[in-house]
Amino acid sequence: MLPEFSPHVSDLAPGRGALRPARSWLHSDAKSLSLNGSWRFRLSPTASASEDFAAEGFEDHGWDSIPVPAHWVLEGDGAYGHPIYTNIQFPFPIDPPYVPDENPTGDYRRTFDVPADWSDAERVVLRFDGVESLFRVWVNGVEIGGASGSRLAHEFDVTAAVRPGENVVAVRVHQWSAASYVEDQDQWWLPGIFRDVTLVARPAGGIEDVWLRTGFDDGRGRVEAEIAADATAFPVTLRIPELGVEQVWATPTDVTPVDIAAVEPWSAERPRLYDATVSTAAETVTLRVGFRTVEIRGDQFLVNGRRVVFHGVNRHETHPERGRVFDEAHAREDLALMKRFNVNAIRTSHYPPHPRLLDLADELGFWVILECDLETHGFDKVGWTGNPSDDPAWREAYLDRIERTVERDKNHPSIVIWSLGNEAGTGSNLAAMSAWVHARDAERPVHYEGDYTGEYTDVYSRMYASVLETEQIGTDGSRAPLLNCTPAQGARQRTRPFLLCEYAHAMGNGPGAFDQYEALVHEHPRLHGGFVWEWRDHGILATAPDGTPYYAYGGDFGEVIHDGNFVMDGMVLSDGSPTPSLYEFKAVVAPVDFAFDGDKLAITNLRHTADTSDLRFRWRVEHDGVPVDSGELEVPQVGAGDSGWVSLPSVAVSPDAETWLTIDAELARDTAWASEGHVVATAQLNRSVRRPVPGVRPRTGWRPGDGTLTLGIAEFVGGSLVRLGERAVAGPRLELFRAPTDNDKGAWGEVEESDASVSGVSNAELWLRDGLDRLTSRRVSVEQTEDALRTVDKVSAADSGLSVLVESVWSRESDGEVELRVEIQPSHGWKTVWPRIGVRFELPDGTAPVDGAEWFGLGPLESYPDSLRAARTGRFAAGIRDLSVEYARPQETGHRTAVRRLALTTGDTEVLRVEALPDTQGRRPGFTLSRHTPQEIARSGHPFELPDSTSSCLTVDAAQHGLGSRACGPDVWPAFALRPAARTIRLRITAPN
Ligand code: IPT
Repeated sequence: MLPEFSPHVSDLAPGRGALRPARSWLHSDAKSLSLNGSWRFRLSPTASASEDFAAEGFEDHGWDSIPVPAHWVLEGDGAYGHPIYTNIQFPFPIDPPYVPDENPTGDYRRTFDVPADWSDAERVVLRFDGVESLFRVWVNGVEIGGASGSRLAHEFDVTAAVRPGENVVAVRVHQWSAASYVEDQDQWWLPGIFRDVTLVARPAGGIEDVWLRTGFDDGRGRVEAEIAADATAFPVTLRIPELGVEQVWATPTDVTPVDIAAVEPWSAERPRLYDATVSTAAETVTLRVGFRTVEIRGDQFLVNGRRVVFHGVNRHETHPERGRVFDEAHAREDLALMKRFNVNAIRTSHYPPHPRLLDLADELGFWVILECDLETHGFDKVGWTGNPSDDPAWREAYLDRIERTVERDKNHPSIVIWSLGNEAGTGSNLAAMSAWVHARDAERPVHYEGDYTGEYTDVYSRMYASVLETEQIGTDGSRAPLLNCTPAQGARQRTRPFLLCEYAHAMGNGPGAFDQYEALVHEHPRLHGGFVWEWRDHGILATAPDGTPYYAYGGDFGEVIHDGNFVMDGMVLSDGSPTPSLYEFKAVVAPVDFAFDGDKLAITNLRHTADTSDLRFRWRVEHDGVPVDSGELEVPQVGAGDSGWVSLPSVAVSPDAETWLTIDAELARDTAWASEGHVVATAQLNRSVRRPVPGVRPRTGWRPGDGTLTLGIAEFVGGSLVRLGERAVAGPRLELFRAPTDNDKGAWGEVEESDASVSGVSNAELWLRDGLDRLTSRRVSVEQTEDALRTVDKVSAADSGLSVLVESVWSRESDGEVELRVEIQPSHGWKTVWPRIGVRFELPDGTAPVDGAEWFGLGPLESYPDSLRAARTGRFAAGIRDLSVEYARPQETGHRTAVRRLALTTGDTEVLRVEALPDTQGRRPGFTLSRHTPQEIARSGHPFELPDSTSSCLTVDAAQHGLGSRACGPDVWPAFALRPAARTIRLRITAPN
């Protein structure tokens, strides 16, 4: 009997001895005992250490202790090895189903007492909610079984092995197994018992499983119950007190549907739940039911008869200290943060999360795509040869995975789509999984992105499709080819609802173009939105050699192969702070849209179900960012999908300042995820009168000079600025370089949409090739007059014939004010896009270093040409550190667009005041204030590698290149790509004392 219970690491069978069918993760009053806590632990370097540790009397006093749940590589300060990060690559040879002999193996032991009052239990079950990757279990020396399927639950019947009083449980966990070939998700490899272990008493006459399938139709609700219980357990009673439901089913064949005349539907916006119980004499199970009906009608995905638009995120389980160990408070805060940023959907990439997460999703309100634990991406390397997805030998393992996935979570109203997995190629085992779901749950569609031609799935799904391609998918009658489809297959796919299961790769600074994707959703009803890749960075809290804490990524643990910082691609940093991209997302997907028309405002409610009764609308008027008036708009309630018109308040327009009207939609009441007053959507209307821009006064009397002179507050030596007021200042110096973003470093995809890029070569590489990071200059001329200085510099890089001529004209305008006009003129022959066209000033350390900025322009956060929707016009202030975002890998950050006035500050004192004049096309420069130069930032792999600095560096950019998504997706859209061009920057500078 024993050999049958000894799954070998290369065994394809998903489990031996694990109970089937899998069942729901239920809240029951049956007795249970958590086996979480401190276990004895021993780590061996191979899978072949002696099994005598499993014996009852084994002496484990010399062993260490480890907490359960935990990943052993995150415990013991490195004593148990380290995490490994790979994206697609297998961190072991591609030799399926074998894994190397070097296979870290953790042995766990603990004792537990079976409580005396469990004597009435008919069965005792031992449940593991998650163990990575393959484990075996013994109770009191008797081998019980084993299983793989890291993010899936497994239960074992241990009735015969347990006894009253003290018992011993032993578990052996192998880091690598055959299962590792089908768990090749883009994340850290984190072995161990990382979810709960529970001993459950199953009462005689209890409820093995229950499924309350609900429906909603025109105000009416329906519950169809499926009860798994012995016939002797009956009668079974369903109670939903709030709805007056008390339904007694006398026998299994009696279990008929319950119709309820009036219920409120469940939706992600109004997650209405009703408490329910299902009980027998022996056991009561508590559920929270939500009434909703999921349906595909033609090419529309509907819930309760209305089209759903996913403003979703891909969510991994990740915590900077605990890895994939679930922390409910952390998860709840994560989900509340999503709600505050207008996220309405979650794809559980790429495995089922801890089961409690779905309770939270039901309660807070999200449309969920629940994904099975399956990915075989590394087979791509070998042309998908031997891919388990198409090999009958793996069929049972695949079916076991999907069964465990669906059964565990089937009761949740938030789950509206099942997903078979991610990036597992294609093949008949996936088709078999889909057939299993269809047979088991006909009410929820099946998703799998890799089914490009739609052979076995119900929705058309793609990842990282470009804006153009997405548009073509949504366009009726379009014959544009679809990925991997013949024209006929493409036509079939166009008959289905479409979603982007991944788009907008949020790695580092970026992505751009959220708004372009969102616009398509409103134009083409077949397009149902998508899921940003991804919600959160997976950084692991570590300590630099100098003691500085930092968030580690691939390579930081000395991995043999790894994928660097590709695991840091969230809209939320590892420490939980939202990046500017999340604000951009929030603005773009806001549930309320404002359109100004003369003195009227149209308010459109873009939501699925909810009207606007939870919102109030506030307005304010600002003159050059200074509030002058405010109030509340009387807005009639607007139903989902409807628009309402209101009159705008009368706005006092200033003759000599910019006048802006701002409208905020904010929560009128506290919710579970935000307080009253939380702003949901914002719009601005520019009511400024046109004011002429002072022209450039022609000057005569230029004569060659030595360039050593003083013009008001500006002091020059040899034609170069040395001082402004009391401050040492160097510059302006042409700056064309930015520390490449992860998207700048990406070489993804075809580039026909952005003709300045080169296929397969990143823009960052082209910039380095052209020497944009190492420009040198030669002074061509210095001329001066009584109150002006003019220099011409030729700027170019070593071994390059390309150059830029920079003419700088300084002039004294009035007492204490100087104007600087810089003309930037590229030579013929530049081919690539440029990161920026700017000038840089350096303010070296003084007694009181510049440590902040106040400005009137766009803010408060950084913005770029294709990520401007979260930015609004106003007055803002920030400390110099807060002007930069601490991306896991330092890169371009901090650009504030369209600045009108800027003051550099020390403490709260203004040091320099800069007014930026628009050019003849009305374009205004942006600014960046940082402790570091782009070159310093580009050289650093982590924030702690940036040199200490108290000097500051002000860059004023006539323009910046967009962000795009090319780390994994399309490049910057042509309209936002910065091509070499002649530009003018005009600044007026004063130095208050
Ligand atoms: C895609 C993966 O599905 C996802 O897990 C993640 O790795 C993402 O890329 C990038 O971060 S697959 C990619 C080849 C499109």
